[in-house]
Amino acid sequence: MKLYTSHTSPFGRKVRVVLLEKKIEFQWIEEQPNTPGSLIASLNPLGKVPALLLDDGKPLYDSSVIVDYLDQVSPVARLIPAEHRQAIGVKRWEALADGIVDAAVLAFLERRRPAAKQSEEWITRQLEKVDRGLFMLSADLSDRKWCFGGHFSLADIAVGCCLGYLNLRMPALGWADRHPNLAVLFEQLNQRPSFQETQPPVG
Ligand SMILES: N[C@@H](CCC(=O)N[C@@H](CS)C(=O)NCC(=O)O)C(=O)O
Repeated sequence: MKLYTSHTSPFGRKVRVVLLEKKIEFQWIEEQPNTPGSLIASLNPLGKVPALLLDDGKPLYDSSVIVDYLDQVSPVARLIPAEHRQAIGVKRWEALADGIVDAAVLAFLERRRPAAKQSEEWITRQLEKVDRGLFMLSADLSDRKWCFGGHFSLADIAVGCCLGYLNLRMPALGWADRHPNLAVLFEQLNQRPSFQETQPPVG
């Protein structure tokens, strides 16, 4: 299978961490979705990375569908519980972490537009989502070691990729000082080879 993603995409990173944790072999094809000539729209009509091209030629998207698929195809290191209510619990964490990233991406892209075209109101709206989302992640984690079910799961992977993205694009946000329990989780995740191998580039 071939994974099309950029090296900075937090959604692509989530998929790469899952592939590594589950020891599934794959070919990584670097794809910058915003670059002219990008092939991504031929795999995903939404023009977004990541997309996973299966060996039978079928492309899968988005990242939450891909990781669900990957967890089902290999029994190694299950990341989503089999029991439905528990699976929903894990996916709820994933939805919140991914949603924080969506808002952070929108704020980041808005700030890249020419100054005269930027909307401070729009940026504030997105940053409020980020703030509220982090607050909820922190409250839900409380003093537990892992996000859900007392063990490492997709919930932790999604949260770790979200926090890594905030560090990459919004280093001044100061989430770690405001939510020390998330910082402890992040530190713990960064010791895993799957997180180390997928570190976003510095700068
Ligand atoms: N919900 C999607 C979000 C993917 C996404 O937003 N990817 C960004 C890169 S981080 C992208 O490809 N953006 C290009 C665009 O929106 O045109 C997923 O989880 O896969």
